[in-house]
Amino acid sequence: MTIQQSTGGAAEAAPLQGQHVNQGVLPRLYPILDPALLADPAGVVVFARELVNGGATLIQYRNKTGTGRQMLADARALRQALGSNIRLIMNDRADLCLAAGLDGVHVGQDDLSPESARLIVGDQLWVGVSTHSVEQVTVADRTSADYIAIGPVFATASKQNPDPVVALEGVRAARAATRKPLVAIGGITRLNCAAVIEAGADSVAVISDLVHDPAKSVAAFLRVLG
Ligand code: TZP
Ligand code: MG
Repeated sequence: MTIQQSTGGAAEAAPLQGQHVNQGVLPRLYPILDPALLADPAGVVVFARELVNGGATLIQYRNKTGTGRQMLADARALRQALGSNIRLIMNDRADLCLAAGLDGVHVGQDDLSPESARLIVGDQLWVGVSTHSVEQVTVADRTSADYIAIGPVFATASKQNPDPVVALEGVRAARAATRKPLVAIGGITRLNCAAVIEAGADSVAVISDLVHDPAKSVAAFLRVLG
């Protein structure tokens, strides 16, 4: 796979130019929408619209407690409400990604492998993979994954049984281990996100620091991230 290396410039997003994805870029801010963390878990579409109003161009839908049917209903509602200009990523479930017409799937170390997810979603959709160590980054780098996530960078309350924090040093090590676009995740706020990009991440994935007043929060992140 030929992947163009990110320049790491603060105002640039990382191009995704692998053999599987020939369009679009990974935005600096990668919001994750988890209904369990919303004041109104049924307000998924309202919350997503707010993220978009603030400037988000990509949203991952993550639901660790809902049924497959609920996840599919939410994902379809998001697609219908936001249209095709917003890139929508399904966490964990390649089947639901396809069924809802989303743009990609994000798998973790206990989900389908990136190659198995790729078999399901095909060459045109994005496949992302979570990693928690430089060793896992090295393995992920050899797959067809379009981007690699590394984390948790800092302590997080949004994930059950999180892996040990990798800190900024872990982001630096991940950056050195792959030329794929790199997403940092875990405990990232508008106050620390600049340091995370400085450490080599192309993008920051955020759950909790977007939950309150999502439009203003996204805009605040984007003012820092460019
Ligand atoms: N994977 C590693 S940390 C994390 C996930 C899903 C949770 C990130 O949430 P927050 O609230 O931005 O720390
Ligand atoms: Mg997962």
